[in-house]
Amino acid sequence: MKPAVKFIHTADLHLGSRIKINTNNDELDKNMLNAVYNSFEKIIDYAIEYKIDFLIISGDIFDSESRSVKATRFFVNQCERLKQNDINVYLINGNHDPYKNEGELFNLPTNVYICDTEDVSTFEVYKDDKLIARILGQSYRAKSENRKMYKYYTTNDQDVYNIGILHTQLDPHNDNYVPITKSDLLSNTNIDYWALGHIHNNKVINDKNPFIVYPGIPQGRDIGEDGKKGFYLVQLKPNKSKLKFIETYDYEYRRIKINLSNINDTNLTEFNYFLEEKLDEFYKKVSKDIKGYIIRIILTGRTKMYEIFEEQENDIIEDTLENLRDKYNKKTPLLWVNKIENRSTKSIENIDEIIKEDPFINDFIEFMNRYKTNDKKKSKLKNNMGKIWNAKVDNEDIDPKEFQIDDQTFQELLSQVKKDIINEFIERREL
Ligand SMILES: [Mn+2]
Repeated sequence: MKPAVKFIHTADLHLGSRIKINTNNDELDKNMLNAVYNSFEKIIDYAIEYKIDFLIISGDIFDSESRSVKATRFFVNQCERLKQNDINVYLINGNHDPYKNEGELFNLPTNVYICDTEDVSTFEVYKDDKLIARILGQSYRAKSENRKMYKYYTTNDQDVYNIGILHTQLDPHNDNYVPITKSDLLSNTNIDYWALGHIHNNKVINDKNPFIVYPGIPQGRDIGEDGKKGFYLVQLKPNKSKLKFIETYDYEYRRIKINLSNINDTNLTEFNYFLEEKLDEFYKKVSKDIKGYIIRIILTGRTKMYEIFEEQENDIIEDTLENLRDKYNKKTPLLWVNKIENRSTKSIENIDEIIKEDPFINDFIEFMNRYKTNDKKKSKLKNNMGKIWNAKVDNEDIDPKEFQIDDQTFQELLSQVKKDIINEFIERREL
């Protein structure tokens, strides 16, 4: 019987990067800078408290290829804490922190093992002089990596759990981040647990042996990394393996959709009051155990407000943002309204009936919905948009072929386009 192992799987620490929000408040700004570091420190605290056997980091330890002195120093110090507790770290380099031939800026403690770039590295893990696991991995040698190295993660011994560390998008059409599929990984029967990195949301792709798991980033840094963030505590035991997601973030990004269709005047006092009511409702429901929530408000619906948005949208948004920040930024946990996105549109009388009775608009809606649900159509559209889209991202690995847009924003854009075109149809009909 294979010996049981207990380890932490994390990835995409992106040390050296920070949460970006618009603020002039120094203390808040400092908290935003520290959050990414805090999240890694929490992982180390947990590792020591729960006496794990080892720590796995599946790439992108550092945010930048050139490394940051502060980030490297911090990483070294945290690994040193693990060393004092006899816990080893096994890691690969990803697209953000490809392998440095000349070594890291500081010497890493001797409990840190980095996988090689040219071949698969295999490390044996011992506990009380007994072999308890084997760890296989290969690092990126550059910012993009098209080798399908998963094939070479082989071992002729299945007496212990074999864990494969790999940084991949799991997209066979993307040559930049190890172009492979889930079935590819399943086809390699040497590996019991695929410890993946690269995708910043936590996802369990296969929940039984061989496990395929993305832990996600430990602290979200922008709205594309919204929701709860953390790492996996993994226990592999014959017939009793289990995964536990543990949260590590200080700040959580959230989208709040607010439908304005019941607002039937153009009074800004009413408008602000309405938004405050919605924010209060949100705040009442959320956990108070973290430092704060960074909010994007998305205004939706067909509304009378459109009449003043049409002329003064920017002024209204700016004033509302300021008002909401004043009202909520003293709370603990913090509620920070980082952005208001206006996706509402004009109200048209009897719109539902008009749409229902117009076969042309109905066809159009059906056509647009195909882009929402059909993955092939979706990725084709994103790729085409990518060629003309000059994405603003903090990453170094901007690839013009890749449209840097998260799915939710994509869906929001689509539905706004749909509404605008329907408005246009209806107006022209009336002429
Ligand atoms: Mn990453």
